[in-house]
Amino acid sequence: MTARKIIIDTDPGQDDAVAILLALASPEEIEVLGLTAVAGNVPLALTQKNARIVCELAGRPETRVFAGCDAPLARKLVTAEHVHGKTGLDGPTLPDPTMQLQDGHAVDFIIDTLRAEPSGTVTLCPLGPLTNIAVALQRAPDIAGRIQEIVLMGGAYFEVGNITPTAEFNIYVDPEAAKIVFACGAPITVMPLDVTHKALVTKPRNDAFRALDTPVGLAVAEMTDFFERFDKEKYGSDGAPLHDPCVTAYLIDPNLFTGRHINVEIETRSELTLGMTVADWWGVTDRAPNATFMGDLDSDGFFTLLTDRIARL
Ligand SMILES: [Ca+2]
Repeated sequence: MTARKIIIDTDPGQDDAVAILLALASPEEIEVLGLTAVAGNVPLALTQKNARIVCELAGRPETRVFAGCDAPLARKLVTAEHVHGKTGLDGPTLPDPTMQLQDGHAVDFIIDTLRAEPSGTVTLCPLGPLTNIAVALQRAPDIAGRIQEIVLMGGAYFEVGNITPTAEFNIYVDPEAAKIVFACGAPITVMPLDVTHKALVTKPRNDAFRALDTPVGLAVAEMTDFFERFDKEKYGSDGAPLHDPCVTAYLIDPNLFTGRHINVEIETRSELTLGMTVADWWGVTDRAPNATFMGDLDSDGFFTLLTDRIARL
């Protein structure tokens, strides 16, 4: 198979970092055309810097990193330092990046890339709020029909929410952007909390990262050590859920995941359920399916893949 060309739109984030490392470690399946940073877990100044830190950690300083939108379309930015720490990448001590940020705006890079590459050959992988993708679609509606697939982390149905009782963080931060993306007509695959909460880094799984005894393996173990205290306290779970790596793992081995092709709408008006992904899992409406909404994953297979690939870096 030829490697799938992707743009990773990201707000690192420890789990974003692992998703990026997995992609960069998998050149047979994935060609990373560039990373586009967006404000989310932490402000843009940190997410664009963290994206470069992760590229250098992977030994891939030639990767292009662009800065994008610093605030949601219509709302004030909500961040998640309570989960990710002050820098967004708390845990390991990693050096400041020496590689430069690319000139130009992330949104222009997304538009230009989709127009320059053959139609249907570029996949977008949003791992944060959907602001950059929505602005690109608004500014250049012609790109929607050129996108091979949008594989995103966001939303929830059975797990309902994490940042509020009814909304997952990425969708909640910019629900107007999510609404634009889910209505754009491109094929969409969603990794909601229903799946990502099953990608739990238990102690044996984290020990396996540490046992790689490489700078990248140790950094992943230390990021997870930091990240897990939030979920352990909140959910009483055995470890941290690796939300975003579900996206890049899907590109490598889609058979790890199962889901349903259903209609998903985004709530943008309600005070109580703002940012909810209203997923018609049971098919009780006649609204047309617009997304493949994942519901389960083979978590042992996922961690075997992830550990094997991280070992390559
Ligand atoms: Ca993220």
